[in-house]
Amino acid sequence: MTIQPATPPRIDLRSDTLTQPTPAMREAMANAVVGDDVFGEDPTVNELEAMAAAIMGKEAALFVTSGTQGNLVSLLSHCNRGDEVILGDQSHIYFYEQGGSAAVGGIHPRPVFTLPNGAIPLEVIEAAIRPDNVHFPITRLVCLENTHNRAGGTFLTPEYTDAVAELAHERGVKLHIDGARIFNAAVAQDVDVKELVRGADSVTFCLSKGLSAPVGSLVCGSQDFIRRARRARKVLGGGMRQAGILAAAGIVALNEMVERLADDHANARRLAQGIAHLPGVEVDLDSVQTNILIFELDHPRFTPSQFEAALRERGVGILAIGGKRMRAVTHYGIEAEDIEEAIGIFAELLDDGTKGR
Ligand code: TLP
Repeated sequence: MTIQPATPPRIDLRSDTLTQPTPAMREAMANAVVGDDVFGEDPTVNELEAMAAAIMGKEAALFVTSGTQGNLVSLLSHCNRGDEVILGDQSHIYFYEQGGSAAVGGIHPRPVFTLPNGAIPLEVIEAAIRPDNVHFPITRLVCLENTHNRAGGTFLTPEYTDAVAELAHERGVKLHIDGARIFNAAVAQDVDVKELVRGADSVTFCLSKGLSAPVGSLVCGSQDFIRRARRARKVLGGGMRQAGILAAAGIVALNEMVERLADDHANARRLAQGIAHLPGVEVDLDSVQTNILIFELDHPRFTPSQFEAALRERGVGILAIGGKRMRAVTHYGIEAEDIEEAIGIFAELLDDGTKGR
């Protein structure tokens, strides 16, 4: 992903990480009661962690700086050096986190085939679990991603996740869920988020994506797991002192920003439907289940990066993410009118030279 020029586009669909904190978050941050969280004495962080654990149906939770740190802390807490982790070849952990668990923890990644909906077939997981043999690393962990970023925000169901958990546990393997956008998955399926993680030994979720908080993610799991995670966070430099300033926004995010994710999903669908018929655009409408739209562009006048630049000049931000693929993400601050305007700009650029050029 390239670093963009400093001025953000007017209609910024590059990511839901771009959300601004709400007025209620800023107020909560200004008034937060804080303490030194490395001493365990920040009441606002403690409140957020207790809240996150309860929401996920886990014993405990840990506030971390980012989704990347949450995943790394989780992998370091489950695995020893040389252990193997089975994960999707399109997963964020494998694709976008610098191979951090290998670099920092000596953990061996075993990337496996991922279906277009972001699920890993059960038989693929089963086949990848190593038998006890002196030649092999020890399979310690399986990771799933819900919703799945590179699959276009598709969700995993409670039933599928339970089946993976059961298979893993039968074989003595743990399950971690990268649930950066797990609330999008819950809202889209109209299920309690607990049902999506009930079989998991750990889950990371982000406050700073669709939930619009400025910073932070939570790792949730058993008391014992979180005790190890707290040590891992500290060695990674993630002990944050008066972090209640940030946690305060996270509490508002969990209280006020979950249900409205449905608006983002409707906007992503609106955009997908609005551009599906345009020349050069290929969209699988069934894959647009939450707030991420991935489509392919094959157009005589634009490569995906040229199209990214042309949209940008007209005030719309989306990303070329490799090959013909392009990504747009809807979020708080993007209204239905913005989507209509963006569709109009797409049409002006892509239509056959007759419209608006
Ligand atoms: N995703 C970002 C980029 O890194 C690609 C984005 O714009 O979508 N898990 C998943 C599934 C994610 O999508 C992300 C961020 C993370 C983890 C990492 O979260 P952060 O950015 O907080 O480290």
